[in-house]
Amino acid sequence: MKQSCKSIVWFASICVLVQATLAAERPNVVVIMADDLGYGDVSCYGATEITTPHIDALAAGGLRFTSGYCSASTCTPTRYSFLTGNYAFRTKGTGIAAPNNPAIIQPGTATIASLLRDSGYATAVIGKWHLGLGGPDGPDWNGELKPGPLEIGFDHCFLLPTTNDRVPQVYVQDHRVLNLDPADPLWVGMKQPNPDHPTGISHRDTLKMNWSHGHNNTIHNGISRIGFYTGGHAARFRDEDLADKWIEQSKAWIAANKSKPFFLFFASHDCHVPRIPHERFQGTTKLGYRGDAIAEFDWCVGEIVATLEEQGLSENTLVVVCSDNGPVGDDGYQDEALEKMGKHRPAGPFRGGKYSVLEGGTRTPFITYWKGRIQPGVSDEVVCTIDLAASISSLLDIPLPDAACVDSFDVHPALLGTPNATGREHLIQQDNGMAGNYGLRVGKWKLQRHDSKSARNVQVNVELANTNVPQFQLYDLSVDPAETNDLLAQEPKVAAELKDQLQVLIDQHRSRPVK
Ligand code: NG6
Ligand code: CA
Repeated sequence: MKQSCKSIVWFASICVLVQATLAAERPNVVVIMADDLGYGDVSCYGATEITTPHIDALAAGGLRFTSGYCSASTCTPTRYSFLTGNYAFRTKGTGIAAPNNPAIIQPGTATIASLLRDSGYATAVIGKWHLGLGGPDGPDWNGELKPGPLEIGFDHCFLLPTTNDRVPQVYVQDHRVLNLDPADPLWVGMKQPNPDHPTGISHRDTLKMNWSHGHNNTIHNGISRIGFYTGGHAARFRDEDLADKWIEQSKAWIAANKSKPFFLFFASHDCHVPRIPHERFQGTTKLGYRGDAIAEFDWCVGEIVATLEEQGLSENTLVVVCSDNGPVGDDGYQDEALEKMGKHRPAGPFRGGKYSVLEGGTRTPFITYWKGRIQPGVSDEVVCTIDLAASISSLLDIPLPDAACVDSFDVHPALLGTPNATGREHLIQQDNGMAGNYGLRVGKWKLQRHDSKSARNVQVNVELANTNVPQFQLYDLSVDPAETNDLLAQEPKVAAELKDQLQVLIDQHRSRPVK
């Protein structure tokens, strides 16, 4: 008896020691999120018409997930969910953010960044934000831009404030527009400021990239955008230079912060529209601008990995590569994405893409890499960007209050490829905002629920446009990844269970059980 007590004490002390050692390790965390990058857009996920050597190398040395997801099939809700660990459909105002959108995540909300910062991490977001800035009246472009990332856990930010097809084309560094000349104030709005203000409609023949739908307001760098702006000329950037800027800023920030553990959210704009990669990438793929932007993203991944290597940080850094939603061809500009698609299948074996709750909308490239720690391989476990908050907190031994990150699951053993580790048992997929379209993935099953009548009739994807989609559909993804054979009638029991489960997960306002 005494002996077994001793063994328990001994075992417990070893556990504490191991935990302390693991926690003491405190790896850096770098999340590299692409924009609109589909499952089939990179060669390690099966693309044959484009090669992505840097992403492939990362996957070869790390873990490539075949069931890695983002939460939503548009940007803002995925980013919201990634940072807060909460499903975006639970909160109003989490759909695609407008140019003058106020900050969507309120100060005081726990985020992956605040959890890490409060435990001593240096934290930064560099790249696309698209989660709003400023108080209820929206951003004060000429003053202090707060609240923003710095009020929800980041101690540094260097941002493209919305998406680059929305105005304005300026960088935000911490609380201010960078290089803004007070004598030339920046004005941003949704109404044409005066009848002479050139737009994509009045000056269409001058554009270097024509629009196809929307995107016909203020012109900057030969490209017309969503929304209008005037002033701030000294602060404006060239689309072609965005990726270089993100890399320059990231390299400098990593070098300056390497003495303490850090968390970097590297939010690329590739391959969102307008797809204007740097001149050195233009024409380098046969897929046109969309492919060239993917090549630029691949280069960025290589630069980040090389920087970690040069700084001697590779063995102490967890790198995650993911996307914010599935792919889209024509998203508002005539950039020949569709014309040059050829045999390329941007969503891989899946149907749907951006804006859709079919697998193509949210099942996206998802790779974890940690030199010397993650055994290279392929994992079929279900993981999602929304899980990074709980998973990384758990990995670092940071306690997660019940009220924080209520839809984020600790799947860190699966993310690290621990033998027999399992991913999520269930995952809700959504489209934009609160439109009421969901996917529920449970094991091999996928339930689609389309509440929004308008969404039922529109671009689930090109081939389904203008067809009537039934409200519920059920698919067995293990044999039908493309969701073509609806089993709702054949499998009434499974369908009923999944319908109930989805409703319960929605109604209980959280999906991670209370401890
Ligand atoms: C849509 C835009 C699209 C893209 C999307 C947001 C039009 C016609 N379409 O409203 O181009 O900007 O919003 O994309 O304006 S996301 O990846 O940031 O969610
Ligand atoms: Ca996106």
